[in-house]
Amino acid sequence: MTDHGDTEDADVPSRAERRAEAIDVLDANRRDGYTIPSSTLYPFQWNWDSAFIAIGLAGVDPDAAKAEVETLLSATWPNGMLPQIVFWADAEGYFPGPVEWDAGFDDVETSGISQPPVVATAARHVYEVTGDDDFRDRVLDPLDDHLSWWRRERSTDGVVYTRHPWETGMDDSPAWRGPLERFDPGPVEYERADRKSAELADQRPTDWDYDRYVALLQQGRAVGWDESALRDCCPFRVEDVLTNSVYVRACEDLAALYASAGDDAAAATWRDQAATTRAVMRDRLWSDELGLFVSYDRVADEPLLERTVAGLVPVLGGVPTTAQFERLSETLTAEFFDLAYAVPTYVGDDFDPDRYWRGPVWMNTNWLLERGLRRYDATDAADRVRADSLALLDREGFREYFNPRSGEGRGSDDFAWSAALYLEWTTA
Ligand code: 2M8
Repeated sequence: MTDHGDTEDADVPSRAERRAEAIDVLDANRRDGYTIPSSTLYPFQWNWDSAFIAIGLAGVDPDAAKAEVETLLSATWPNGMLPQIVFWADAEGYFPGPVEWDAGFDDVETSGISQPPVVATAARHVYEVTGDDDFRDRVLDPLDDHLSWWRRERSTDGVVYTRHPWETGMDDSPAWRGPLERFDPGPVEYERADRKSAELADQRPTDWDYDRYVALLQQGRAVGWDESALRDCCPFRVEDVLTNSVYVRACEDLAALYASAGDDAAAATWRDQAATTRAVMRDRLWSDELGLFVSYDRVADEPLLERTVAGLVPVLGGVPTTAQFERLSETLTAEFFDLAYAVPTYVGDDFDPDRYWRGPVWMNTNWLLERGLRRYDATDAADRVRADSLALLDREGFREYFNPRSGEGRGSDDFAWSAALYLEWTTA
């Protein structure tokens, strides 16, 4: 275990005090049935943020946890797409907003892309903590619709693809550079709202990245977010290893919910889907060269050989074979455990300890990885991830991400999933 010296600092609040602060952050960010990630940077409901928030809330405010999941699921499009952002109420200070996206259904305004389906894992967690059968029965259909959408609209052989970097959640991951370089965004005019300070300007994605994010958005809007049209023309189609890891786990979690409701046939269907996706991932998304799972570019038909934390997360879905897990453990120790704080989101040549998803430690990827490592009985490694996460949160508070060398907090203050996962990690 790394000694960070954090516990010797007299200014660090006690765990009970930090827990109380975490609850205050979530209360302050709570809106009508959902919680925004950050009042300064992200003032709407976000898809996988709400899932992590529900996981943290389950042990302290079960009603709020159930509402978080159900409010999100109520934004599922008629075709089963669960959007990345839901614009339930007006708010200033975010780009792109509802006008730019021009997406949704009935009166529900949303973005036109999705995010990794952690919601199924959250729903199962909330159900297991609360034992509320009515909640379970209410979420089965929307979860089934959503996971079926991934299977129907976004996969051919079981592995799903994403069609926007924002859809992966790891927006400016260096893994997306290759696919983004391969298309010309043309002239795009827009005004960013995210660089709210000089410090943030150095940490957020670059203009080069934003030009491409906006061009992809405009293309989706131009075809009315028609999935079948985008399947042919979207220049960014990537089988993101993180999304697929979360998807396998989501299929297993939905199967568990069906089994508990007595629907064995549906449970078997989703267990089979998990097995199918797992098998293709072991084959196509494994890099022997890196000793790591990687994402796959469907447009260029080639693997994206980058060392990101996403490549470790398949443990969450029981994907690695025994031999793959041995290699993966070596990679984890040699490449991802050698800075002061685990786990940097990226360790390749373009590592930047302060820039967004290009190096900093994030709590949600740590939590997914820790859960997966426990599944493989890798207790020491899982304990290291948890201990480093708590050391950062204890020392810095609920920042959005953290420099893995110095431990300094970066990005937003009062960031909801950091607070929520602190609660989950410290629930007895
Ligand atoms: C970040 O992404 C949004 C776009 O979705 C942005 O930068 O504007 C990412 O960290 C993403 O994973 C997260 O869900 C979102 C809200 O916290 O912020």
